[in-house]
Amino acid sequence: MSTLRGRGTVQGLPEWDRCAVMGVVNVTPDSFSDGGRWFDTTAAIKHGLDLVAEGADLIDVGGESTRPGASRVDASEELRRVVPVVKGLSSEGVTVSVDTMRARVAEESVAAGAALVNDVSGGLADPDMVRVVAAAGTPFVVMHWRGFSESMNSRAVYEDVVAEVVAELRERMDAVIADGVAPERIVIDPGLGFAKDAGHDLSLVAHLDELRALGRPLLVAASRKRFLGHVLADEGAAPPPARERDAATAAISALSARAGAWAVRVHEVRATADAVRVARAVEGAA
Ligand code: PMM
Repeated sequence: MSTLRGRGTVQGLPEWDRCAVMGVVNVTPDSFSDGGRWFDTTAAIKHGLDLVAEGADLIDVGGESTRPGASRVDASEELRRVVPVVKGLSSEGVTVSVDTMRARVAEESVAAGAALVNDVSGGLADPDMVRVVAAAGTPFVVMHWRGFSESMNSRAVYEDVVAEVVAELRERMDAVIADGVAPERIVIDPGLGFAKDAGHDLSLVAHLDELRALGRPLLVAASRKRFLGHVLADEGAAPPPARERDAATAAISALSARAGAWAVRVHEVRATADAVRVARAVEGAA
C-alpha cells in the first residue's frame, strides 16, 4: 500500500482542508472523562449539536465505556443508548460516527444515519462486525487493540511499541480488507491508552509518521487520557482529573495535525478546533 502524502481521504466521508475534529458524545453513566453527563438522549443530542457549533466536523457517539477495568454493557442497553442519538444528530445533518464493538449496534446505527463505524477492537470483538461493515460499505476505524478493557493493562508489554503497533495494525488492516472492507474506507488509529502505559502513548505520538506510513488516514484520540494526567502530575502528586486535561489535549491536537493526522477525537472541541486551524496556517506557511 502506498505511503500517504497529505492527510488522505476516506471514501464515503466529506473531505476537510485540515485535520478534522471529531467531537465525542459518550451516552454512558461511567466513561472516565465525561461519564453520566450526556446519558439522557435529549441532552446527548444537544451536546452533539453544541460541539458542532464549537467547530466539530463529525460527532462520535458511544454507549459503552472502554475505560480501563470497565465491564461490558449488554447489547440491548447499548442500542437503547446509541441509536436515538445517532438518529437525532444525523437528521440534523451532522456527520456521525458510531463508537461500538458490536455488529448489531453498528448495523442499526448505520441504518439510523451513521456515516462511520469506529470499533476500538478493529473488528476483533465481534465476529460479525467486519462482514456487516463490508456489506454496508461504511468507512471503518481500525484501532490497535489487544483485548477488552477488563484486562488490557496486563497486555501493555512491548519491546518496541511503535514497531509492534504498526505491525499489528498492518495485520488487522490486511484481515479487514481480506474480509471485504474497501481499503479506501479504512482509517487507522494507534489506540492510545488501550493496552499501553504513558510511555507507550508518548512514543506513539512521537512517531505518528511511522503510523502514517501504513498508507491510510490516521485518527488520534488522546483526549483527557491517563498519559496526559501522568505528564501534568507534579512530582509525587496525583494527576489532575480528566476534565482538567483539555489544554494538554489541545497541545496533542496541534502536534497530531502538524504530523499529518486525518482527525483528532476530543471531548472539548473549541480549543482543538483552534489548534488544528493554527497547525493548518503553519503548514500553509512552510
Ligand atoms: N478511545 C476511547 C473511546 N473510543 N475510539 C477510537 N477510535 N480511538 C480511541 O483511542 C478511543 C475511541 C476511550 O475514551 P473515552 O472514554 O474518553 O471516550
